[in-house]
Amino acid sequence: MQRPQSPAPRIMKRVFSGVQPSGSLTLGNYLGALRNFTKLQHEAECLFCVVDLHALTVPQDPKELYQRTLDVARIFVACGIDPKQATIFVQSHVPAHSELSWLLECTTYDGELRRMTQYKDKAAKQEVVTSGLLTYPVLMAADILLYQTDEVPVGDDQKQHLELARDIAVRVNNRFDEAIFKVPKPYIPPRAAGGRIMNLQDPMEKMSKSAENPRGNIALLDPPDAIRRKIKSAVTDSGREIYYDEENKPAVSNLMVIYSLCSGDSLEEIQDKYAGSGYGKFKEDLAEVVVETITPIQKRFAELSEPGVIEDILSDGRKKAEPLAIPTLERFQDRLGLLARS
Ligand code: ATP
Ligand code: LTN
Repeated sequence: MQRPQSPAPRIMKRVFSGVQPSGSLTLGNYLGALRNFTKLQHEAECLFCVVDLHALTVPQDPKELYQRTLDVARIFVACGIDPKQATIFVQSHVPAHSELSWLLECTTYDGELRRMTQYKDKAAKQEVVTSGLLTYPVLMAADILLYQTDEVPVGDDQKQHLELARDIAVRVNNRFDEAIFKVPKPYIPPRAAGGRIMNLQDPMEKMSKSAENPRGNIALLDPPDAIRRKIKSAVTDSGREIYYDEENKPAVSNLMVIYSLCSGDSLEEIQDKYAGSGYGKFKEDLAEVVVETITPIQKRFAELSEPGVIEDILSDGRKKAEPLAIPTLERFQDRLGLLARS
């Protein structure tokens, strides 16, 4: 029996990212992550995954989870990810993710997991905390390392999880003195470029699709009037001036970033345009640029609701993803001393 070897070097870099079907996707998900997915698909071999197993780390209604899994995949395509360019698939359809996750759990220390800020935040909000919530970042490391990923486009809330994935990769490679896993690089936009879009009702909290109060979120599937209402009632800072200052003007700075990314205007252009005009006019125009950004996504989303369309895309995606994943899993199993399946 031949020992599984390292994969041949690739010319194109490989990109992997995941989105949880844990709620209705928000403008934060779009500006922080999905928009970059659509750019990267033209310059890299991309895999975009609906990470349904991650969503199970907190309670989910089974019918809703099922529907949202399909909807997240539809949103991927509606936002401009071309299934011919990029591989779109569901995490639970490739069992190698869970298998590698277990193996990596056995090389991760519990202290590393307990100090993750997302774990501490989410655990504080749950009545009961599952061990899946604690080991969540290891499953994320498995997602990434399984594909010998070069780059991972995510929002800045995922920085700590990515550092852990890198630490795990380095630890395994050092132990076996062999490059079993590629050490992935983060691709995280700065705040002013969408890396952390904040909640419209509380600019100290990130916009999150599983937030209890939907008033602070703009969902990509919100009707235009709901978007206008949410932006109108967004909190602002003291004073009437519109300028970018994350520390002293967190609410207005967040609205400016959204405006800038949706319209293509720079932060300076926005500042000049609204000098002396107060928040009212600025918010009215902001609502319109957001509606203009989201409307085409909603139209494409509706077209993708035809039965079978997204299911076929996901089935093709699984067929492309699985063969890429298996060699890495088998090589690691071999190095750990697990008996080969004959
Ligand atoms: P949940 O609230 O269920 O944890 P979430 O809204 O944080 O979900 P994820 O599925 O965890 O969304 O994230 C998908 C991608 O969107 C990740 O790359 C994440 O970093 C990014 N992202 C999420 N929220 C924001 C935000 N407010 N600003 C920028 N990027 C974000
Ligand atoms: N934890 C991520 C979702 C996620 C992910 C991944 C992102 C799961 N696996 C792999 C990038 C690469 C989040 O956004 N909450």
